[in-house]
Amino acid sequence: MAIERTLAILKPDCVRKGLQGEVLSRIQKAGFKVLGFKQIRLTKETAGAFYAVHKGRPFYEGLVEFMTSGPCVPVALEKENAVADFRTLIGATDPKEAADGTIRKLFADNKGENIVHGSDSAENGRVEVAFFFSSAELV
Ligand code: 3AN
Repeated sequence: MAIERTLAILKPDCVRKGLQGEVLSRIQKAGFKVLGFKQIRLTKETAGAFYAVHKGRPFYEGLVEFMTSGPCVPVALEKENAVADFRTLIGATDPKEAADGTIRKLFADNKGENIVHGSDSAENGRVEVAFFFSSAELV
């Protein structure tokens, strides 16, 4: 299997709940190499650009509002089969549908506020990591 990069974002609800360390620890224990992470506060422009593919969908405005509501932590990750393995680790978008033991099942409140983002393809993994990190920040 190929080595891939994937972008996690510990979302504002994760930071508000003080779960950054807990979630990062689970990610590391699952075998992901952390290439970079930083705490930032997204602007409407940056959040809107990151979620541009969802523009026009009914949840888009709320999603941008939520993602700008407090600090979040983008994390650049690398591993064999990183994209699929990370999505398995975090569980379904809706925590009610997420498998037992997944990060969203354990910690998320609802579909909108679901603790963590994960890239959905190897191509998007590369694009999303580059959205938040320069090559000098990936070490
Ligand atoms: P995932 O993060 O599981 O890949 P996407 O890419 O379909 O899910 O959606 C991006 C983000 O948009 C989700 N993480 C979630 O916060 C939000 N979202 C998606 N679908 C809904 C929905 N039906 N209602 C509210 N928020 C949603």
